[in-house]
Amino acid sequence: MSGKIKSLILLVAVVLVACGVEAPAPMSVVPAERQLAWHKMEQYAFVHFTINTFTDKEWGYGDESPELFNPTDFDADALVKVVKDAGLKGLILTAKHHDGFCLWPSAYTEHSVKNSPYKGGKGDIVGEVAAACRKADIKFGIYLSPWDRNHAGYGTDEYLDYYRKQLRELLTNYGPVFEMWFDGANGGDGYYGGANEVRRVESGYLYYDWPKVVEIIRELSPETVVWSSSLPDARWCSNERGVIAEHCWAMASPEQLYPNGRDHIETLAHGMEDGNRWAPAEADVSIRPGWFYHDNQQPKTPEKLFDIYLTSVGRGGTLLLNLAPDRRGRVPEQDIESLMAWRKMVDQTFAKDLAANAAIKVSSKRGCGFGAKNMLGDDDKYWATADGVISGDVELTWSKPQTISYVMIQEHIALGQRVRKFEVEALQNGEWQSIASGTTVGYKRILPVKGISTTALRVRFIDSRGPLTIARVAAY
Ligand code: FUL
Repeated sequence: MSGKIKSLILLVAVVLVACGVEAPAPMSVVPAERQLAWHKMEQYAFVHFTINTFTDKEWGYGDESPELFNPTDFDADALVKVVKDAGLKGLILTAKHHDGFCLWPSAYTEHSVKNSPYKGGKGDIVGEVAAACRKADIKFGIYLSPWDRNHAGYGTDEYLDYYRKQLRELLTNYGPVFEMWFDGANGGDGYYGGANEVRRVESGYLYYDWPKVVEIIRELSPETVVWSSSLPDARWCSNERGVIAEHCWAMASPEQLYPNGRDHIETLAHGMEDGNRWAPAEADVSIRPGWFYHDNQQPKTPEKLFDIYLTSVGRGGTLLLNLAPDRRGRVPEQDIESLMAWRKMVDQTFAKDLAANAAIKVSSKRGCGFGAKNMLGDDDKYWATADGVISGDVELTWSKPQTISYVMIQEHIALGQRVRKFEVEALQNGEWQSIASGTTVGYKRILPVKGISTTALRVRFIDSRGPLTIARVAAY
């Protein structure tokens, strides 16, 4: 730490001590550093690309010859450029899907790129994408399907040993990894080394012994957010449409998310106010009807993607938007067009925060260091109420009428998620009128308010689990 920064921190500490105001105590469940960094990414890409791309399937049976994997024009830098230009901050690649084919030359199987025509067997899609991400300052993540329809030992301890070795191999050779994605699809018919049979594993995913898997990740890559159903750092939002529930807590208890080895849809959707773990919702959705590329499918329109942005990032979670490279290994041109138009819509809509030119007033104060102005601008500061004060108003006023289409609210989640109920009002003909309302806020909440014209906006926090800690109120 430089001397300047040290003196600055000291100065802030002295001022806070001098005015005698401490920050509100954190709630009992708060995010870890890796989760806070993950929240701030907001949106990142999924990339589904493997042998299925060449067999025109969504789920490969596991008997496909590696020779089928033959992208004619794969370029990791070009893929990452699309991701970056679309404003996505990371990329999670299907290193291995349910068919068991490995996009990296794993030392533990022959069922991989090393036996494909791609670069004469010398290629390494995982390595190339990881390197391209690093170069472009895009975070890299890995999807490693627990279900493996190729492996002869699937369902026994032999496979678990194989699976953990692969995980170690990936984290050691291709890290840092911002997120590991452990798909829930699990057990069923498959090739299984030629057995061609149905294999079910013990109670959903109990077979995999997730605590062991998580232990390996923490050992090799402590910054990785684990996406799974059993011990999540981040959870499934309960659907693949890109829609996080309006009422959504970032907290949940794994034993309720996943009772008896089965996803509990209600709990996944809403989280739990009294959950014992920070396990926020992630919305995974594909730009196309399928996760993998198929001819004659169309990408979603920019407008549809914009709606998805509002129901994912705008509801306190993250957006994991899937791209499906074609048999060249390229993101189809029409998908790129749609993505870039979407990006433009988001950037233009949220370009100018009208709150920046407003007078801001709050109903009560905690004291110096936690004032109303902290809610203007994008930094780690926040407005806080005094201990015991669990409601309060924020008022923005302008000298001339403003046309407002979206109101954005953020909590300072480093201290936990708190708001239970709020209402947004606009001054209309001298009277306050409700224009939006809700329960939870979390990391970020975006509320469409239909282009209302007004000179004043009021956000009323009606109930909270503790003193309010509001990081931002913005209007667009
Ligand atoms: C599902 C899988 O079965 C799909 O193939 C896809 O990978 C999706 C993201 O998750 O559970």
